[in-house]
Amino acid sequence: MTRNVFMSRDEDERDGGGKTGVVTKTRPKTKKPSMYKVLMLNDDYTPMEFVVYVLEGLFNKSREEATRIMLHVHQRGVGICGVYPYEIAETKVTQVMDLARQEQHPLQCTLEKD
Ligand code: TYC
Repeated sequence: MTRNVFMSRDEDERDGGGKTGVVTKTRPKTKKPSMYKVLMLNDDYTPMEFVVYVLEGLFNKSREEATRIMLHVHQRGVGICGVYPYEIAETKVTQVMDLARQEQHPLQCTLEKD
């Protein structure tokens, strides 16, 4: 405890003289990063199994979840692979596009602010 009008100097030194007792939380000035959706687009040529493979391998989806997302994109035209801070989202998009290009599939992937 900080020394107050009721404490002798001895008492103050015995308890360490510091500010014991009340703990207050300070709020450090930090900002949550803006999040970005990674979107997968449908096309007529990319094999369904390739899309599932990408969703499992790059977006850590189970086979079931990957299949669900792939079918959603196939039927609706676009779907969400995941939501990440900008740099991670951008990296995922690049990785999807690189893999698709290597396999010569026209698969497209993009990012959109959440
Ligand atoms: N429409 C593709 C097909 O019929 C499958 C597909 C699904 C392609 C999702 C791209 O993002 C995609 N083979």
